Amino acid sequence: MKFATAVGLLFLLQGLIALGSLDETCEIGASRTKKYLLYTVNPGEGFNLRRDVYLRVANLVRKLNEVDNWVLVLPPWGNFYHWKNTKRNKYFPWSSFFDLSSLNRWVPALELEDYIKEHGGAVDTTFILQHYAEGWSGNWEEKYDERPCNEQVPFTHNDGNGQWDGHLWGTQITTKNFSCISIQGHASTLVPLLSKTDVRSVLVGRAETILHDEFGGTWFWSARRSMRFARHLVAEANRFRKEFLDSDDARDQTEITEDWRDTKPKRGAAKGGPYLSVHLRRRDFIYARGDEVPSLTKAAKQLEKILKSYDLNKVFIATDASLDEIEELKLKLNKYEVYYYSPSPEFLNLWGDGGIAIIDQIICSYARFFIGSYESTFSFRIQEEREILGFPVETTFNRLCGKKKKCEQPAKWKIVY
Ligand SMILES: Nc1nc2c(ncn2[C@@H]2O[C@H](COP(=O)(O)OP(=O)(O)O)[C@@H](O)[C@H]2O)c(=O)[nH]1
Ligand SMILES: [Mg+2]
Repeated sequence: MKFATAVGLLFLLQGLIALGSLDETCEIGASRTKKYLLYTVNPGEGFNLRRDVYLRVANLVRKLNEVDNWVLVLPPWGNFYHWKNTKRNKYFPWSSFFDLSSLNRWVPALELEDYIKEHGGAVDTTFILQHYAEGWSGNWEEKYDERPCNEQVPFTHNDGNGQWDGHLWGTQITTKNFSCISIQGHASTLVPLLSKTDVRSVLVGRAETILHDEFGGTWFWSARRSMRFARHLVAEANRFRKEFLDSDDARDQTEITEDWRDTKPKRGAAKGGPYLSVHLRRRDFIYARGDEVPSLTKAAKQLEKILKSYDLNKVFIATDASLDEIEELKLKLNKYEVYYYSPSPEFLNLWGDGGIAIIDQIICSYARFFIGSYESTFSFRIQEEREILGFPVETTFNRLCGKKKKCEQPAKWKIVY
């Protein structure tokens, strides 16, 4: 009897402790009204700079959630200049390319389509970010001010109801309040502006205007590590690695845990598959960065040198080059086995150019040695991925040299935990 009472008391006590901790979590945020942060990026930006803007905005939400309860609404991907094989006005939700449960382990994140199901296209307030029209005026300080809009904005005033109507992501977005904000600063510069408002939903336009709070710091890398690729893309890349490149995680020593927070490989732990990977950026880069982009002959020479010194026989090429150029490069490397990813019509139909880009990036990430293109965000995202996997730095931060005599190698942005 006494024993039963003691056990009963113990359960009661445990129950009280559990209730106590429940109360605590409620106080920290769960019981607070949810707020939603939507954002846009300059329409001219490509896929991989957009991925970087996500990190800035995610860490803004992280900061806001130290005292509040914000959910980040994920703008779907589409209508990009480079996505020539994808229909205009076709938008892909984030789950097409990324693993939502991984993202949610860093900040609460919701697809735009789910936000719209719940709230329609309505947001309370829209701030379109812009630089100061007058520039930096010599001294750099963090600041923001409401100013007239410098450029045309995707919203028009509706005189009928006093609201503003916008057309974004192929859908109608309506906002009660609208203003342009000139800003110079970091993501967290926006914290006072956003926490001051008693609104439930805010759209921050042109979010690329804000800088990272701490580029290369622990929050940067946590947000980056949370951007795991969608499982169907990883599976397809793994199939290709196995079938053509003798590459799999066990042999390559690139196994990772289910939860990204548990994966912290020691530098040099990753060996990578027995192939060289290259990101060879062509098309607009030939015009925009001519002297830094090698001819195919020069590119082939640089690749051959690495193949010899690492005693490799296979090359995987990720490129936006035309098929003719790929064939030309293959010919120049005819002593080696050259591979590139060519999607099936079904794959292309399901995941479009974004899907192919990610397959290319995954395969490049697992190679014994990677060499990228000068100042390409596509190459930078591969370098980050290799940092996450634990490759030695010298096999990651390399670039192809163009005709310029001086060829600076990329900065080594090493991972920190
Ligand atoms: N599949 C594939 N697409 C590429 C490759 N290089 C460039 N692209 C395409 O071109 C776009 C390049 O734009 P962006 O992502 O802004 O990278 P950046 O311009 O190189 O900094 C990518 O998003 C892809 O759509 C590549 O190696 N493979
Ligand atoms: Mg670009």
